[in-house]
Amino acid sequence: MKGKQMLLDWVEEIRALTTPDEVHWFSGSQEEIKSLTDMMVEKGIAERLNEELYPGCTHFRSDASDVARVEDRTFISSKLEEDSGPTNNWEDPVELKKTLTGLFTGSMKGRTLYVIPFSMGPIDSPYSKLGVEITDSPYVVINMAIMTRAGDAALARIEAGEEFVPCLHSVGAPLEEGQEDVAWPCAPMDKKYIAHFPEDRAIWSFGSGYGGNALLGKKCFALRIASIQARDEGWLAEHMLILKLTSPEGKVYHVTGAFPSACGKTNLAMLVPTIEGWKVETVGDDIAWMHYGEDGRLYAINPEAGFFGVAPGTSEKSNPSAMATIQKNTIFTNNATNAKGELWWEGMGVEAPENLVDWKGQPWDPESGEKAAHPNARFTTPASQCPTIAPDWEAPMGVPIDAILVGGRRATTIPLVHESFNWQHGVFMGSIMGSEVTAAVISDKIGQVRRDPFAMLPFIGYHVGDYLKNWLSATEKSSEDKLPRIFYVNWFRKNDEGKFIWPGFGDNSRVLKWITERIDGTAPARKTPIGYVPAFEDLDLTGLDVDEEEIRDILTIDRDEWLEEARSIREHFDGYGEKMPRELYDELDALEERLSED
Ligand code: O2Y
Ligand code: MN
Repeated sequence: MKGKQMLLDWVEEIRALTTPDEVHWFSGSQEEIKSLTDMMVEKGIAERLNEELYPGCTHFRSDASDVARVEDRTFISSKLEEDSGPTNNWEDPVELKKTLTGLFTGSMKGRTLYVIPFSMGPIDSPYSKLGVEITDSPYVVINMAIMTRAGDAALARIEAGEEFVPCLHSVGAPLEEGQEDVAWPCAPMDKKYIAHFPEDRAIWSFGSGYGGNALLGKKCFALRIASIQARDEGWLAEHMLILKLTSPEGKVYHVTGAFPSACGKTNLAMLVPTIEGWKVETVGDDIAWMHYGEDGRLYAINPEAGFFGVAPGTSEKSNPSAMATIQKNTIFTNNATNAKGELWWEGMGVEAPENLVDWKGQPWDPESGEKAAHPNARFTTPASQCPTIAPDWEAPMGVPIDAILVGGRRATTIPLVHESFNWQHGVFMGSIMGSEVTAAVISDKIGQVRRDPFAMLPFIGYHVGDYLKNWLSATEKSSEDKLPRIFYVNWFRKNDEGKFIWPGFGDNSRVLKWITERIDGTAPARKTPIGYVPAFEDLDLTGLDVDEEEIRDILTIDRDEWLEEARSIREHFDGYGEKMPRELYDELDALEERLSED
């Protein structure tokens, strides 16, 4: 859709379909955010936190059935099923629109329809894209105000004739005359739909008010729809952090990183280096849009304006920058609070305050064994408040990328770090990455590797084989010497006692240092069958108390383990069918050959 008239027509069409009591255009002003928040506090939907401890912060509790992204209810509804590929749920778009039109009919009765114009990316960036979310959730409005550039500035660009992605959202809980509302309205699971229509560049989300299901600028637009736009327009929309690294000599490097969930991505984006003189600054913690510059280099922008981070496990030790960021103007969801307006979650690194009410709204007994906060409890916080935010995080043309990290959570086999031989081999690394299934996911596959190409498995808006082809095509758009170097990292190797060998967190800066030295051509590395690996002596481990033998171990390639890995990779590739690029099979064949050589 494009321009003012189309926007007005679409809003009117949705108003007539969903029959809200009122229509409210969100301007983005602070007064408006405050008045929406006050309204929710008055209605008992939200609680204000202690103003001295957490100025301008609120807390929400969701319905117990609406706590995370729902992948089973997420659809890529392309005209042809083969275009959505083996990694997505597909439904015929005509049928799905019919079903959803039925569900949206009258779905906003008794509620207000909010129109949120927004920009993904800095408002003055040529790489930004516009969207308009229609929602009946005021919680979504105030979250979108943090996570995107929402309001009049985005509207002005649309009114000037620019394209926008229509993002339709309803919590799916109309109110009958006189019916009392609940704090967190939503629809039952079988009525939830997170639907993407690639050919229309449109998103229709029904029945959930939570996170990625409802804040449609994030996963739905900036990854699923944007990945399709990126394929068609020749760029990359990726599930990656972006960080800026400065050496003691003042040399600057920019790094993006793709990691599946539970690998410490936000922590890495805000890392505090343990090595003297190095500095890490944050450009983004979740999504990177990367374009080829005129000089052939890849430039990344962070399309988001905030962080929607997992609260449990975030502490002064794991992420002091995130802790500083969330002290004000932050929305918390599904944590534990008390009548004093204190806030707590598991892994906060401080003792739990007294008389907590858990995320379900029940008095919490610390002895009960129950979690006070939901494991997917969140904070929504402005990126501008982050003490490590890079001064150029909103640079309209983005930042030039020197290295791309891929990685997962693997207890064995994958070394601490290895560098690809070239771009194609790097894309192969991205295509095979993944994590071992842990008890955190309900599955009968605990211990098995769940492969997650470039951490994009739930977010590729089209066929995974075509997605990998878009990565491979970088060498046609640029050249090996200009493209970022690709490194596979694994912070999660364990010893025989099941303990992590690498200390992680701030000490990951030691690996980043080796990576910058590889970029500069100053660090040696051993050529192994899987890529370039540092020797123990090549890493700066000054002041680190580690077992030398164990570190040597996580820098060693075990051929038998890797032959088994190669077998599992082939199974993974075969599962993606005929569209899997030949070049990646070539890489796999070459890997097996190198592993079999003396
Ligand atoms: O549960 C949700 O809806 C959020 S999922 C999420 C949030 C922030 C960053 N990344 C993710 C993810 O699933 O990758
Ligand atoms: Mn993510």
